[in-house]
Amino acid sequence: MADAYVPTPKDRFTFGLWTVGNPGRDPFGEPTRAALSPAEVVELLAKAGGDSHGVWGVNFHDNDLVPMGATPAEADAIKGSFAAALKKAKMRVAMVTANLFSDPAFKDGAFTSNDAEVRAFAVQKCMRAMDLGAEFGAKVFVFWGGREGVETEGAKDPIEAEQRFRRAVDFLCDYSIHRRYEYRFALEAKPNEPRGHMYFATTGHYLALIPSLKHPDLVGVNPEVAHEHMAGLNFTHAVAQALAAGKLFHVDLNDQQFGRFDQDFRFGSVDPKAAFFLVKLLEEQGYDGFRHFDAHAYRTADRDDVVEFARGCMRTYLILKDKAKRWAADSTIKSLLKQINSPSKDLDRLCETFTKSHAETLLAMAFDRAALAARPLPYERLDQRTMEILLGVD
Ligand code: GLT
Ligand code: MN
Ligand code: MN
Repeated sequence: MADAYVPTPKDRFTFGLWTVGNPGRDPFGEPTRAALSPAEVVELLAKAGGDSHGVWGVNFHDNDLVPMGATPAEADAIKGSFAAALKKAKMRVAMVTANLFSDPAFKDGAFTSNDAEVRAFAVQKCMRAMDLGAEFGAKVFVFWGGREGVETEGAKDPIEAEQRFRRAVDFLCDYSIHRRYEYRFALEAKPNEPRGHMYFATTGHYLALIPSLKHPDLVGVNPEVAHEHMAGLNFTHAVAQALAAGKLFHVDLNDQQFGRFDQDFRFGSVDPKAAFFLVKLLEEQGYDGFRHFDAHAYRTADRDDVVEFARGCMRTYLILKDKAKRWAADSTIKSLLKQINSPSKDLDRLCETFTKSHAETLLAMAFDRAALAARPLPYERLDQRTMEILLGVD
């Protein structure tokens, strides 16, 4: 059966240089693995992708590829060996982003910093990251405002902070248009970590911001499983809202226990049932964007185990995709779905469009509340059958 879950480029699986390249540092301990050069990360991913070249591509922050302070000659050498590794591995670059959180200059934010010079530096850094990404053919640019927030609310006016953020995104959209880069921008929310309180805490916050931007058509969201779970939210619902709005420009797949520190675990490893409904949604809705695994291997992993981690992310996705097909084709599920839905085209028509006569008809209707309440909804059976399909019981 193993062959059924072999990734191919059609799956559009991507990883960031910072994901499989993560050396295992955490706030309490030093790295447990050797740092990898960008070309070495590509080699590792080529191994994880196997003979079918299952990894579509690699994403990076500007400084994952070219460290801050590199000379032009150093930058050229790094870019050259990265490009050669990509070519050899038949991989591309899908998404690029700017690191606006590691450097101490961004200690109080980038676009929302209280310091106009820091804000200008952040915008300049993004322009340069867009130039760099364009050299590698990236078409998605992610904004993750890691330091956009506060610990003490008195530090910033939250309305001014929102305006600063909006102005920066508007400027960068115009820069992309000016340079004809054709980037689509994806805003990534997170409620906290590394700041005490981060602005735009959830995907829903960003979906509400987008219509107020200068170029709303160019901007969408990049929801991340772990970030919504940190806020105790249902990730599938966030993704569904983004899809319905035509705003799912990218997705960060990983896993996270509710109520814990930022974990970035292997996709599907904490809550496979939630991951199943997510994959089902993405696949059934025909999401054609990248499936980016923004996760880290356990700190205990050595390099071979990091390869297993990357394989595991893809394999779990493909297993869940297969389960979604089985779920939809399952006769018990099908008959339960029929039973739990009570459609009426006439009633839908009546309530969908307001007319005076529709309103009068509706006002005059009598509903039998007891009969409505008595209708069976066998959701226990539905969920148990779902569990059995997930657990491999046919
Ligand atoms: C960082 C963060 C991620 C973001 C990355 C993009 S960097 O690792 O935890 O969720 O997607 O800047
Ligand atoms: Mn992410
Ligand atoms: Mn994260």
